[in-house]
Order: sequence, then structure tokens, then C-alpha cells
Amino acid sequence: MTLEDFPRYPLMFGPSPVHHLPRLSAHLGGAQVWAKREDCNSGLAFGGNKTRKLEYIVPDALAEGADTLVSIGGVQSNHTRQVAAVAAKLGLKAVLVQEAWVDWPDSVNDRVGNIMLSRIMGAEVRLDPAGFDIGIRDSWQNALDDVRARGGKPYGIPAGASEHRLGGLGFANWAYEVQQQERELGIFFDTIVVCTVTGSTHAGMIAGFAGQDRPRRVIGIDASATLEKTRDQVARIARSTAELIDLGRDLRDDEITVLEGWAGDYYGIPVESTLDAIRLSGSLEGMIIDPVYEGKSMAGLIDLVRTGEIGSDSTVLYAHLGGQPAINAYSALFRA
Ligand code: 5PA
Repeated sequence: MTLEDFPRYPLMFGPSPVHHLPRLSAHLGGAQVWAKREDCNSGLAFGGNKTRKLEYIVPDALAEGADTLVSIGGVQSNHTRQVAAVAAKLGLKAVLVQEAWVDWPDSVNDRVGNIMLSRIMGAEVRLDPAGFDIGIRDSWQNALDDVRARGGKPYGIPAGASEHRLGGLGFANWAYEVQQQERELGIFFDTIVVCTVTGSTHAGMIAGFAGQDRPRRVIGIDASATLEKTRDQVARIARSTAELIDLGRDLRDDEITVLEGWAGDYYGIPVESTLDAIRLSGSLEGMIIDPVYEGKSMAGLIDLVRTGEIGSDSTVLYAHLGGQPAINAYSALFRA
């Protein structure tokens, strides 16, 4: 099967916008930086990268006759908020396990931002004390069992929709969407910069771009602070997605690049470079990014452009994957 053969349930406005960031580019004094905006890809609860992934997962859930989507993430998970929105849109229920992935002392952390939006959309939100892990969790299995015990028909979506057979397809398709937009704009992005945690966003891109003629760099910036797990998960999902869409060759190791250096010591805790990146893209471009994911990948992009690691003749595409609602739980960092 090729990518076009997989059913896709439309959840987005269409292709996400691509635009130049001229003031940020001038400030950095090197490569030209553009952004592709998954943060405004949909009218469903602010959208984001999971909305795109879910377009390929929803047909499977509907085919199975599911009545409840069951998913998992941290308290401020963007992913679970997007699952809640999609469930609402489809008239399904959502059960969301929200683990204590981040030891963040803000007193409204479990009340504002993503978790509030999920509650507004009618999801059943279950707080769970377990810490950060991108793998499959007992609490998620238990939630699936509970739905069955009540006589419901659950459909499980793992963290970030990554450990799911179809989880890489949304961003494999993103790669083709980029190619089409490049044709329209008469431009070529030789470098893509993307935040990576549970892996299927970055992995899908790798699989999608690998099927195109013109090679380019797809640089994943780790925001998990558990680098080896994320690197392994990206490689595994990139390879399984490539196989699923019949790439017809093995991916080379040099096509899979996850860089460390901007995650800080902990997932979900911003460091100075994260805050600098948030202020810089906000003050120069009015583009809002969050302290958990996009602030870290933007910090990576800034350093790679400044040091010339991404050369000044490059045209680089920053994948803005969404995530702004969580910023409400970080207000203490922005009082001045
Ligand atoms: C997330 C993920 P992947 O998990 O596909 O690697 O994507 C990383 C990422 N940017 C990047 C934003 C805004 C994200 O939300 N979020 C998770 C969540 O629970 O929200 C899956 C971790």
C-alpha cells in the first residue's frame, strides 16, 4: 500500500500554513527561517501535531465500532486534549489518563490550559501519579479494561499516538504537503527542524521525505531528556512507517538524526535557552511557542543557525507542532 491508499478522516482546515520568519532570520544573521504551522492547522481545540496523526487513526477506530477513545499523557498533554476534541467532534467518549510527567509546582497546573480544555470538551480525566515515560503504561491498559467492564467499546491511542501502527502516517503525509507547498512557493527547504519526544512526528517525516528525490536534513531536537529511548523510538517508527507505505528500501542510519542539548535535565522543565527562544519568537514574530516542546526545538534551531551548523545559504523549515495551551501553567516564568 502507498500512503494515498490509507483512509484519512479530515480533521484539519487543509494544508497547514507555511510562512517566512524575516525578523527572526535577520536577527540570527544566517539561514532563512520559515515555519509550517501545525498550531493553527485545525478548528478542533487549537489543533496541533496530534490532530494530523489522528486523521489516519480515526478511520481505524470507526471501522472497529469503538465508542470511547482511551489515551494517555502528562497533566498538560497536548495530545490528550486533541483526542478529547476529536472524540467530541465524532460523538464518541474520551477517557484520558493524565500522569504526573512533570514535577512542576504551579498551583493551577492541573486546572488550566490543556487539562481544562479536555474537561470542557466532556472527556473523563483521570489524574495518575506515575512519572514520565513514553512507553506503554499499566494505567492506560487499566483504563481500557474499565471501559470494557462498563460495556463500552474502547479504542486505545498510546502516548502521542506514537506506538500505533498508523501513528507515523500523518507526518509522512506532511512531507508530501511540504513538497507541494515548495512547488507553489518556488522554494526548497534543505533543512527541517522538529521537536521530538514520543517520536512519530519526526519518524513520519523521515519516512515521507525518504520517498522524495531531493535529499534534505530532517533534524529532530530531543525534548524528552530521555534521549536513548526517544532515539530508538524514532528509528523504530520511521522504519515501520517506511515499510507500511512501501518505501521499497531500508532507511539509512544517517537519515535518523535526534540531537540533544536543549531539553535540559527534565522533560517539561524549561531551561534558560527555552525561555530565550520563547521570548525571541514572541517578540520578533508574534509567534507563540511553549516551554515543554517548541521552545526547546526553537532553542536548538537558534543555536544551529547561529553557529553555522545550519549554513547561511540554507532555507530551514521550523515545524511548529502546537502546544501553546500549556503555557498557562508556566505563568510564573513570565511575570517580567
Ligand atoms: C509534542 C508531543 P512526538 O511526541 O510525536 O515526538 O511530538 C513531540 C511534540 N510538540 C512536539 C508538541 C507541541 C507536542 O505536544 N506531545 C505529547 C503530549 O502528550 O502532548 C505526546 C507527548
